[in-house]
Amino acid sequence: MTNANLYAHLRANFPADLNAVAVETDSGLHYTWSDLERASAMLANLLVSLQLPAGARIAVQVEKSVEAMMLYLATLRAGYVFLPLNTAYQSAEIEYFITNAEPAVVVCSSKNFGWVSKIAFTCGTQNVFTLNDDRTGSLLERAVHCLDQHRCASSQDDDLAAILYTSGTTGRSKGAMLSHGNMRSNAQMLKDYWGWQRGDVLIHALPIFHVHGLFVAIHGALINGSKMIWLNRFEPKAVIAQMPRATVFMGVPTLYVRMLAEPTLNKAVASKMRLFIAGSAPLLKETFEAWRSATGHTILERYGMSETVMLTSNPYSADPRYANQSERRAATVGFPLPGVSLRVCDEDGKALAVNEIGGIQVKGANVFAGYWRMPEKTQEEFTADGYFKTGDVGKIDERGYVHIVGRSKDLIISGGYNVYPAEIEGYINDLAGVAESALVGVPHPDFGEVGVALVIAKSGAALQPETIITALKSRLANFKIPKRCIVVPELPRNTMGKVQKNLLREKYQTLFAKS
Ligand code: MLC
Ligand code: AMP
Repeated sequence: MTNANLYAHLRANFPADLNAVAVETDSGLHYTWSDLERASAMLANLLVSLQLPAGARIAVQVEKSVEAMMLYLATLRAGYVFLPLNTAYQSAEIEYFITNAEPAVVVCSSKNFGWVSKIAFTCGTQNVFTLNDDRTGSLLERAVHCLDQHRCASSQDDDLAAILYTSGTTGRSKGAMLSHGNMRSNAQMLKDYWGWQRGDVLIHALPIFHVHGLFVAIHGALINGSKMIWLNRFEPKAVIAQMPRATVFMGVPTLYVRMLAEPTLNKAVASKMRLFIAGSAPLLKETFEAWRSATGHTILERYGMSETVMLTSNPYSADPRYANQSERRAATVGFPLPGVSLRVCDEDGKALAVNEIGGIQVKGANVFAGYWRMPEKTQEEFTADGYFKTGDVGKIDERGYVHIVGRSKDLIISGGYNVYPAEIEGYINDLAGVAESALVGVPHPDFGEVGVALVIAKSGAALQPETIITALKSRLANFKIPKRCIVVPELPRNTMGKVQKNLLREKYQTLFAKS
């Protein structure tokens, strides 16, 4: 039987010439395919030498670097479970993830070692390493003594490969458990659907702690044996400057908005590019059209989730299942990808007809097994016939294109990062002098959507918005901080006493409108 391990599959697609360049960084470093293979072997051997139990979690909160990607590959090939964490998370957030996931290994930046290791050791983690974006840290110091050959662990399709925490609509974050089979099948299918070809070069400018940068982008390049031009941070000018040497780019809408503001963006600079892909948040029609007129390229928008990897995509070329539709249409997320079954249902679970709006449900080899140690939550999110309820609200039009029109989950997507109002409101409500709060998402020209906090003071308390923001900054990741805080005397409520967030969203719609 062939090995279902994702790394084994990626490795099988490396080019024959292992001395060719696999990754080129913005600081001028070149890594060959052989470097990826050997360095990830050394890291895998280091993990194995720690004699970790089967299924051990390797939690990683480090700045983006090629070595961090190698640690991901090493975790896969050693058969352990990768748990990436946003670098913006603060101590309370990290404490929750470590307590919940009980990782056997934690890897953090040297600058955070003091507080991260304290949390990790208190939670029973035995191994804490450091890894920095300049190739320093105890992880590499230890790995350098390990053998540079490693026999890839033998995995089954259902074996756990990664846990991605997604914030909960109520309460705490849930860890979505993705298997080797989920990710391998999705990566293989996208390779074909997006027409990856020989000679493709990917500009990688996304963070590598989420599905988009870690899975869709990295798997896409590796499974096609394609070189990556690796930027540790997104800088619009730097991405544009690399376009003449590349063919594929993936970004959240904010990245496209920021590049459109650059005078160096034009048709000539983008003429060698084959494909621009957008996702993780709604791409405005305005951005789609502005990109087409600035570069001559039509962005391909797709839709996915931590729980499912990629679900739908606008066509790269004609999709034979839909009367040869080859048009990439603005404000749609395209067709269900091959192997993904997608339906739109009403609240009773009845499948709806064309153009009727309801909850999007999905099924397929890409859909996760469930939430880490939350069997009840998992059961709630799946239907009796095995469909996962995405929490997104949408419709399928008469041509088969899926449209996302809203969300049943109370979620704000800001610059491609998810912010769950319930979490932020909990922190605000705990502050002295606060009686109650509501966080709503409003349109924003750069981040697409941002959070605005409406706060009611306790009787007699004098609340300052700046004090609330400062207090939140010490507790929460920066992207979760409301972009505006307004102290209000009351919140609109329905007859059941529930805050009417739709009215608040309407009221503050134009708070960040471009003047
Ligand atoms: C940064 N800030 C944000 C923010 N990013 N605020 C709201 N939303 C965000 N996304 C804060 C900073 O802390 C700072 O606050 C201020 O905003 C300005 O920061 P900046 O310097 O402009 O931000 P920058 O570092 O340039 O980051 C912006 C960004 C980044 C767009 C490059 O957010 C980013 O990389 N987003 C991509 C997210 C992503 O990969 N998502 C994929 C999820 S996977 P202050 O107060 O300090 O000034 C998924 C599934 C799927 O959804 O389908 O793909
Ligand atoms: P995450 O939990 O970070 O993986 O975010 C997944 C969510 O991002 C989805 O449930 C959608 O709400 C949203 N999303 C992803 N891609 C798109 C898209 N192209 N358009 C609109 N929303 C999207």
